[in-house]
Amino acid sequence: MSDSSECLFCAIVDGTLPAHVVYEDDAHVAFLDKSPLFVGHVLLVPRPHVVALSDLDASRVAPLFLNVQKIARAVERAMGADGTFVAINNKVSQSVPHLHVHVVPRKTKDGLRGFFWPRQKYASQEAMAVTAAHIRAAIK
Ligand code: DGP
Repeated sequence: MSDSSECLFCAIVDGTLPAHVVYEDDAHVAFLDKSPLFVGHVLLVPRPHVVALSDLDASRVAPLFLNVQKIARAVERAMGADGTFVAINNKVSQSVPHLHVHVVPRKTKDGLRGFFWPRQKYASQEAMAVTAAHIRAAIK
């Protein structure tokens, strides 16, 4: 786990780094991303410094995602959006090492689809079955 004393999002949680806070409770803060994919892009963070989703105490997972639901509804309503994109960069591509959930307003044909996530195909149904078996085994 990284050092919380140098964490940007801990500084926002502490109030020592200014941010446009849209929601807070005793365990979370949500604020505008300073470099939004679209205007109204919100980041939701748990107050305790954890880097990745797997570092979050199990008791905090449901409250976090209840807030994701609340913020996604609010962002959709406030921005007149058709929906939202909800995402976590979980270690890879994570530029701020404090767990954060992106809630991004989406409109139909807003251009996000296409530059993001080029899709692949499995080589075969068998290759797909082998991959599923690996993940099933890791869950056990
Ligand atoms: P990610 O790449 O998933 O780690 O997203 C980190 C996001 O954090 C990125 O979209 C930009 C945003 N961000 C980085 N530094 C700051 C900051 O100091 N204030 C705010 N409001 N957002 C920040």
